[in-house]
Amino acid sequence: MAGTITEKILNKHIVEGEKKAGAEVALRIDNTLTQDATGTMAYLQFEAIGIDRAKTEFSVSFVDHNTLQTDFKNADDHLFLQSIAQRYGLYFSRPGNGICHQVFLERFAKPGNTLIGSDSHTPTAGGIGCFAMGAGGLDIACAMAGAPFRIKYPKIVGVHLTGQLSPWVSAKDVILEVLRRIDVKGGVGKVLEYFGEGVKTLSVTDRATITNMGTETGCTTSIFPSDEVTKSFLEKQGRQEQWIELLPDDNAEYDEIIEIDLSSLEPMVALPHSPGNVSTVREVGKIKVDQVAIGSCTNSSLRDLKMVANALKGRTIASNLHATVSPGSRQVVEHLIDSGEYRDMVRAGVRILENACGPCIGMGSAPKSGAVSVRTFNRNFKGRSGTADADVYLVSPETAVATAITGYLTDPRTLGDLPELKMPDKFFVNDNMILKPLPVEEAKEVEIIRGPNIAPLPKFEAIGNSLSGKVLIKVEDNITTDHIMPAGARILPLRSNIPEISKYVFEAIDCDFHRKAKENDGGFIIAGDNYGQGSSREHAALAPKYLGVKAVIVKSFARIHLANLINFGIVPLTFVNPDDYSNIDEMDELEINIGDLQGECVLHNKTKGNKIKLTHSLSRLDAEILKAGGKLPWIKKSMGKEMKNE
Ligand code: MIC
Ligand code: SF4
Repeated sequence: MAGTITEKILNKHIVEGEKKAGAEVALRIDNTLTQDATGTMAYLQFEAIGIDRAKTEFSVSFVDHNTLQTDFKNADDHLFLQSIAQRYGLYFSRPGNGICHQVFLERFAKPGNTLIGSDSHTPTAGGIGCFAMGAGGLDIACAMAGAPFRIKYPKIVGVHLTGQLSPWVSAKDVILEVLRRIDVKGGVGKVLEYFGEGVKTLSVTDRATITNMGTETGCTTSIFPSDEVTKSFLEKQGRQEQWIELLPDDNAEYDEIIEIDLSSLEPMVALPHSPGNVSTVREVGKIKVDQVAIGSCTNSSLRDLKMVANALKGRTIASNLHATVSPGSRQVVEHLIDSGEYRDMVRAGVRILENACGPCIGMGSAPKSGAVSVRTFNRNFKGRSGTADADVYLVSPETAVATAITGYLTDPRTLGDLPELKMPDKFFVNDNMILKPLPVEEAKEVEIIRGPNIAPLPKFEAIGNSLSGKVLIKVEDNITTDHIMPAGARILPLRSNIPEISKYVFEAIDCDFHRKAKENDGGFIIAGDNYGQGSSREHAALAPKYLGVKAVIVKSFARIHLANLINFGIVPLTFVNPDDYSNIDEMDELEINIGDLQGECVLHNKTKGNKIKLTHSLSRLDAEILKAGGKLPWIKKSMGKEMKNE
């Protein structure tokens, strides 16, 4: 049978379900990754499941988000994570080693494997031909316990690349072009699979930039072939034995095709406040800029930072702005130091930050009030930078560095000749900041370190047949998990403490939400399309659940958030007729008879005296999980039966 790469990998990993777009399939998961901000909760849940050692081929725990240690909280979390990794047989990438996705790509990712990670940008590993998806922490915990991971069998979109990128145009411009065409929900239920002659002109890290930011289309994942370019990358990383060839068959059939001629692309920019709000840098024109921030899991590879360093060589950044660079990994830094390019950036006046997420998630370097910040990152949601009224523009490293030099949003093609980048023949491989899994007997002796920042998991009850209460908030389309459960240096350190973090739910939209939820004994959330887009943070479900939210009623959901709601026993419902959205207001009193959650149900708006039909996309299993009060009580009950994963 003619096969796409997606089909080839899925065929090898499906343990249950029908291969039909939209049908639920269960996948065997080879690897997992977590980062610290979602990892603490994931591992608390793994402990609660009660398995003695991770059952995956390998699992890796990273520390890269909560690195601003302004008090004991983040440091407590790091030690907890290190001890958990040693206790349960995981790799542990120590703080300072780099951003999870960059380090995973360099040192761990394998073509043909399945990976889930408690971070929405896990598809970065798709750049090497790994089928990698973002998921909630509880799903990672379950996969480590040996359970399969369930997804809706995706539609496979072939992105046909032809031609070759012009000077000063790079991989970021490719994914911005994809976003320009399909926007932030155009990928829902789909895999974006890249193929065609243009593929071989892109390096593995270029490909990873594209698969990384594919997340912003809402897709299940993005993937590239594993070819000679992949082989050479793995050789340079000293991992040549892990290469397998993975190409689509000549007559592979895709559900849809997107045509992109790389030669026709020019520098692109996503305007505030959505990654899908894309235009060309040329059309947007000269905008005065206050901050340039380079890095993040999208654009912090050696190639990207070499570009920046070489363009800055002998120059000084413009006096009206400040510029930061956060390298993706220690490997990248070591090369930049060795080649002298690190010095070129320092001399130009760049502020070089830690190898971590940093400004991307508001962990320091927030811009001035009302700032224009030009970033190589993947998200520009309002307030995410840490400054509520800042305008964030997303661009390539080329455009960012040109902007840092001139002080205005600048088309990099005006800088003259493209600097020649000399990539190393071999990467410096130094895994001394990665702790290996301990042998079984030694691991059993490890004591888990729990500082006062690690609060116990909240417990939730089973759900009855009828839900009643008030509408606590009504929001519009494209509400992100950053709106629901904000991040940033102030709130992120509370990720291991649900009672504390729940005080900040919806803070930026309605700072009274927490009080309203408490006073009304919980209630409902009403929203428009694509509710919960963005991050995989399960806290955006867990904290509302803790506040008593019973159901979320929307026009449509984003994939990972929908799964997180089910995992924590919040009923996700959609309007049969989207116009009914306007027949409900904040503080209306509702009653919904959900029965056993098979098929449609009716919402009675007691305040308005009307009835509204609701539906859902829940499988029989999802309904069972919900009724049990969430996946943790469910999985503990059904262990044995569900733990097989083969
Ligand atoms: C993000 O980019 O929003 C994050 C922070 O990496 C999140 C994970 C989190 O909220 O901890 C993500 O993308 O999943
Ligand atoms: Fe970190 Fe930003 Fe990447 Fe999220 S998007 S993993 S915060 S660098």
